[in-house]
Amino acid sequence: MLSLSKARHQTYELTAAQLEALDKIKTVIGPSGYITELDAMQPHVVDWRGIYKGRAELVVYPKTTQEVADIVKICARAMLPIVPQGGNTSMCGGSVPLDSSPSIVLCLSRMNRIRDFDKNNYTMTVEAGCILQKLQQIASESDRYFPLSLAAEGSCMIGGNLATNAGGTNVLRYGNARELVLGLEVVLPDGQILEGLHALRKDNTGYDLKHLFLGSEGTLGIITAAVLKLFPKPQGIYAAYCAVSSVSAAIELLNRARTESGDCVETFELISRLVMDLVLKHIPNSQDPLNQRYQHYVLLELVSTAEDSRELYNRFETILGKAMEDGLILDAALAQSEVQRQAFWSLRENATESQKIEGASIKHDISVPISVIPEFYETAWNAVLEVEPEARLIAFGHAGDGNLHFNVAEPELGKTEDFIDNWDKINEAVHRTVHKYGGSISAEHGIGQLKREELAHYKTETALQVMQKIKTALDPNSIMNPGKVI
Ligand code: FAD
Ligand code: 2HG
Ligand code: ZN
Repeated sequence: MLSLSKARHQTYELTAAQLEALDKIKTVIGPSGYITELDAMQPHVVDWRGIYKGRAELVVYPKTTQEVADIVKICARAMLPIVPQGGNTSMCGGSVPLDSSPSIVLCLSRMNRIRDFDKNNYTMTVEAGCILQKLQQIASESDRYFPLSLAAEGSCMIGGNLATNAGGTNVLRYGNARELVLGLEVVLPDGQILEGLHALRKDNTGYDLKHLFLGSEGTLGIITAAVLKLFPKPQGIYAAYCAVSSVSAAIELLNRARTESGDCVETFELISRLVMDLVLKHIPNSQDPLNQRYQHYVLLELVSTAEDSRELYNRFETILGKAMEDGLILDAALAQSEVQRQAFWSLRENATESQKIEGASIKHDISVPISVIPEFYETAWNAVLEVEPEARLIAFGHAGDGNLHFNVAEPELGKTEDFIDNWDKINEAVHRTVHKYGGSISAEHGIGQLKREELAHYKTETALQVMQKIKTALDPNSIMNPGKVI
């Protein structure tokens, strides 16, 4: 059972070698490169949701790959665990240390240089501590597009995005973080630097090692830099906020929008009424774009990279009109300005924040084949209601990728503790249904601490063995982010 607050403290002792290692790290990095005060370390040891509260001996902020390598070598010799950290926006407790054993947090925030920008090669080489939003801006200023986009983009860092193989709202068109990387530089658990900053779209020289580290959640090494793929900058982006008649209607709308737009769909986000209600309730200046209340909404966005993108706008109107005639869409608003488009996005992007303000919720970041979303939705929800008849469904997310955030909020008038007592049962109800439909219990957030035990139930024995062999081969003393993933 997972309690909402993990604030228990366990005692442990550091070995003499670990104590010596801490002193060596301080000498290597100098006084401005680390902190040890408990208050100052708080933001690094508590996760974004406030569920996991860990402890660290120190937080270190290296500025170069060589400094990272030097620190890792010291830790490796002393078997002192390291928790790599970016913006600490993990949704699964991956980025904070445990409270049951000693470790240091290695925060990449000071490694934030752009090492290279090659406009003609459509690439940029960036350090792990660059804030995602900054990278989007840099690309845009040079008439290029870096499509990775998520609500945490103002604080998450590219190293964290790659370490979690982040998804977000543009996966449908551009793929997830893994697909946006050409090369990677990694510090291995023994302190060696794996240099792989190739800016090549084709390179079949043996195993593609970068993919081991993408999505490994800091358990196999520390990503220090990456070569990212860029794309032509969209010239026209058109967004519609649509009330749909059902979840099946949403999926039919997705099919039609893809084929009838010439596959120009960039975003297809499903949003349930309760999500709208929570955002309108908790986020100042939010407004419902439609006049009536509906059960299900879709935020649909089409993009064109053509100079004259007006044609796509006209096609969009036709698609919406036809879908309305056929009863798929009940009402829709097509943004007439960038301000309006951003207002639509604000409803979607504040889903997580408003949920947090509302109270306890149990998150399920799941994926199933797109075609079975409607059936999954109904079956999973009925399974949850059997456990907690008063639970509230906060379903939203990247339906265009088969990825839903099928979150369950505590009953409006119930007791939080009673709800939390049912955490495992609610998880089981959703994940059992996910499994039945051939889905995944973690579509984009990763495993971290939150789903570590469950992973063992849903992954095959063979897959777990292969994962364990890789882990042992690279990190035999398990110093990289222990207690996470496997
Ligand atoms: P952190 O949280 O600091 O770390 C995440 C994991 O990566 C940890 O296991 C950590 O040890 C490891 N790590 C961090 N940096 C490195 C490195 N340089 N080398 C090796 N390992 C490293 N996620 C999505 O996929 N899609 C979404 O749409 C999305 N929306 C979000 C919205 C909100 C409001 C919030 C709070 C989170 C959201 N997330 C989403 C989850 C989270 O933002 C992403 O997982 C993000 O990619 C994490 O980046 P970070 O820099 O904060 O990494
Ligand atoms: C999003 O899509 C994030 O906004 C967060 O992945 C999802 O709050 C969540 O569960
Ligand atoms: Zn998401």
